[in-house]
Amino acid sequence: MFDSLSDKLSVILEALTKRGALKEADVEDALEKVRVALLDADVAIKVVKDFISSVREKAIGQNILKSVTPGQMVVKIVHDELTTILSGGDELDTSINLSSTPPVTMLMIGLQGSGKTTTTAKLASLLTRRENKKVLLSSLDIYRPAAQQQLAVLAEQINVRCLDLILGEQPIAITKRALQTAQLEGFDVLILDTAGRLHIDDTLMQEVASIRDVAKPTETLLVADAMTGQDAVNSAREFNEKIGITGIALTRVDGDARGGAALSMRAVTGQPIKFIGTGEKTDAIEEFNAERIAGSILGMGDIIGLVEKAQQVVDEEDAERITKKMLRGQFTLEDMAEQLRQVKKMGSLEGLLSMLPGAQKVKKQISDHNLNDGMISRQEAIILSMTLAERRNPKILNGSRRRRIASGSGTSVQDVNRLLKQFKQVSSMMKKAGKKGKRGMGLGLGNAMIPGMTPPGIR
Ligand SMILES: Nc1nc2c(ncn2[C@@H]2O[C@H](COP(=O)(O)OP(=O)(O)OP(=O)(O)O)[C@@H](O)[C@H]2O)c(=O)[nH]1
Ligand SMILES: [Mg+2]
Repeated sequence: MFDSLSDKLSVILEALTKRGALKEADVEDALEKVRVALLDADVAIKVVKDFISSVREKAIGQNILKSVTPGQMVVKIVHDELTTILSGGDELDTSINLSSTPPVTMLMIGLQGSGKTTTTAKLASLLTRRENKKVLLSSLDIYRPAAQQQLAVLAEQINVRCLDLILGEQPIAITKRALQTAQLEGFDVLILDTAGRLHIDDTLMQEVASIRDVAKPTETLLVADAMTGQDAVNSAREFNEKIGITGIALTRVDGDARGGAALSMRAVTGQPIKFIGTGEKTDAIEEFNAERIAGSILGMGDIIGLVEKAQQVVDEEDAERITKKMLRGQFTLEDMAEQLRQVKKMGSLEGLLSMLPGAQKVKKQISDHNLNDGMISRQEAIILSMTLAERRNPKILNGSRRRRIASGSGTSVQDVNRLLKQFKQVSSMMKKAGKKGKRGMGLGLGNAMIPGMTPPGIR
């Protein structure tokens, strides 16, 4: 569904990630393009406005532009904001509430042809097979010829019980009989499929309201067709105001809808999308996952994962402080220990590097230096076994102290000496780089440096 929007956003954002430094104007320019892309995708104007101003505030307001990878940061911000508009920003539970006293009753409502009957069968199938629930279906659509038979046929296909039909019975009477049957025969879930109308009209609303009053449903799901864009969103708002809904099932997500309905639904109606219909078959249904959809719209999972990981562990200010010290030749073993910790917290070096573009060269450097996760832990242990004074001024370390530190850290004197040598190399390299006015780059992750490894461009 999001193909076209996804293509446009990828082009706009990839251009940002390919540039090193970003100016405010670059971000503004990209945001303007994002705005047009969202409007083209038929996203509600208010939603687009809020989205753009939120991204702008986060991208320009914070220190993102000064960070090592501003383009990637912007991608991450856009991703998070997309997730927020899809989910409403809170941790609203999007699964169906199955915890009330059985039979848990679900009322399916919506405009004509939106997919109510199909979705009823899909849900029944999902609940039976995955949740092991005993499900009863009942059609209250006495208006469209063969509507009740349609549900009965689907129910038979998926091996789920459908309430027997009694000719001429009215919707309220059917509802009562369905509830009674469900109670008497120990069904866990009762799903009531209602009749649709071409447009929302009072008669329809009144009938649905009285069915609701009798059925007292745990879930009232509005079934809306994604292909109808903002009309689907408006119908959801109206149904919510007049009937009260607990969630939305968005159908025909497999079609070439532009995505506007999905992206506006939560913000405009205040109700969560709980399911998406992805085809005509009874198994073509998925639970709605805002994060996953945002990810598929942007299609830049690697970048997002990487920024998240780096954000978790690298304190930008710390990194900057350390870089400055390095360049002034004031880099101490304490700083080095801090960097080792950051590298370690990011998970395995291999895993981290495999996410970085162009990391193959660095990987080779690492194996050349025999640098691995175990070694990082040993180096950290060595530094931690020193006194504060020693960390700040390793020159005072004599032979006996080195032996003590080796035994304290479970390493050998050679290991201690090697670390001290590496530290000396790194600091003198940094000093040189500082004089040349270059920034130490390290791995480029918040300036985290891997000691013992020559920073690119400095020889
Ligand atoms: N491609 C696709 N088709 C769907 C989906 N959901 C429903 N349909 C199709 O849409 C058409 C209408 O679906 P129904 O389930 O009969 O819709 P309804 O809301 O019950 O219709 P009325 O009872 O007439 O109001 C059928 O041909 C379904 O196969 C979906 O997620 N994807
Ligand atoms: Mg129907």
